[in-house]
Amino acid sequence: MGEVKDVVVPDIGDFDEVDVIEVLVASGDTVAVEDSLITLESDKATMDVPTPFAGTIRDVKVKAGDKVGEGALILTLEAAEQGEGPPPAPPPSESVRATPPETPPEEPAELEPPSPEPAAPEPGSPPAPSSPPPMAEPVVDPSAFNKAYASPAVRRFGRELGVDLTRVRGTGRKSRILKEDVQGYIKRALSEPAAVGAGLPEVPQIDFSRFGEIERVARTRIQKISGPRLHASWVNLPHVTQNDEADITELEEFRKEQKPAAKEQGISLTPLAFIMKAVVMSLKEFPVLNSSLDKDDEHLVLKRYYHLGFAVDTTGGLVVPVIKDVDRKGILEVARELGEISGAAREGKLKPDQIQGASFTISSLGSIGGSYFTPIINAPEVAILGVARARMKPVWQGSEFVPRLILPLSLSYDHRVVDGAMAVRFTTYLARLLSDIRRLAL
Ligand code: CAO
Repeated sequence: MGEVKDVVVPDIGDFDEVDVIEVLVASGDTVAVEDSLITLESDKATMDVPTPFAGTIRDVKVKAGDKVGEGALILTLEAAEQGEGPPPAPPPSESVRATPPETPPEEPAELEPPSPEPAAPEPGSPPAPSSPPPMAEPVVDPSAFNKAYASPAVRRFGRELGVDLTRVRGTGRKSRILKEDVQGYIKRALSEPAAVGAGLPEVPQIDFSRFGEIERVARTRIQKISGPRLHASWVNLPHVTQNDEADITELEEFRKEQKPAAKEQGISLTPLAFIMKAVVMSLKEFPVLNSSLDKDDEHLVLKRYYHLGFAVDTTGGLVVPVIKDVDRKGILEVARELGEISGAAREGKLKPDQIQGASFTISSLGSIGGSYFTPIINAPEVAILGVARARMKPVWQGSEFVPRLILPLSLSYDHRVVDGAMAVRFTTYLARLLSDIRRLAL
């Protein structure tokens, strides 16, 4: 008869006491070294405690629901005789694991296959030790508490199916991952169409309620539509953003002079109307920026029309209506349409033809603030101009610094179509037009 040994709770890291949530063995079971005996649960994770000795379980001293700390007696075990090796596995029909009372069996108990006979040593090789050195302490990794919060059986189930459990949302008590959660995750993954970006590494799904109070708010219809479009552009188009700045001191003086007269006609004359006119002149100079890649990938479709999309911030989300034929309209006319169309966008009253046909888009955050940013191209367009708030800055003019009103410009472009030199030529040209109001009037 082998020596009777005590198996105790090992070092469990920072925890004084943790719950026993499963007892995986019963008296009379035979176990091999490293077989799991019980499962402990900390605040949000589980950890198995393996046996340091092979042998036959004598007396289990804990039950599910108990609280235990380091050193608590888990069970006594009659150790296998030295040299006896790990006990042979019982036939598959014979379960060696006690089913925890409140958990229905999720799958047949899994048994370690008996160790194969050690191969005869090669002549000349050092003699193998007669038996493995006895382990003084159970080997357990307290960091295992950080792993996915699921029972060992569910973890094994996930492992067999290749599911990364950290991505599965648990619906069990304290967000514990159940077998049904893993099945649901797989079903969803299989039923999802091969979306743009399929194959990209996924963002982990996190149960934020673990960290504090949360509120789930429904996304608006516009956000649900624009989100995938922005994502499609971001993952399909190689974006580069060219930042630049334009001195709009004189333009702003002129605009302020004209503003009251425009107001009398019911027009709000903002810098954006001037910027739109300058953009169209720049697009005429650099027609590639007013194009789209043909679907055969071998041609560029140059557009001989100048319809400018502009991003409007509405309570429902971002919409991009279009002002058609900006090249054929005067600044006041563009300003009037800007006001009318952005008003309609905010009231949700845009007509279908007001949101179609843009050849280039502008995203102006100038009325809000900010400086440089990376606007996402309104694909299949090949570039977008981001405009931020103009600010007074000291500018060196040969012999002294003078205060000038500087407008930050950020041009994002599809690098498959536009190269860096063309992009910076475009922004330089645009900045020159905005700096010299006479050119704009031409
Ligand atoms: N620098 C300094 N001031 C600016 C400016 C700039 N670049 N652009 C606008 N302003 C000023 C205007 O002159 C106006 O002030 P005054 O009445 O004193 O002249 C004030 O800001 C308000 O302008 P506005 O918002 O009424 O008009 P707009 O033509 O500048 O912009 C619109 C119209 C629809 C583009 C804007 O209202 C809007 O929705 N912007 C947000 C766009 C957005 O969300 N883009 C991000 C997309 S990516 O998520």
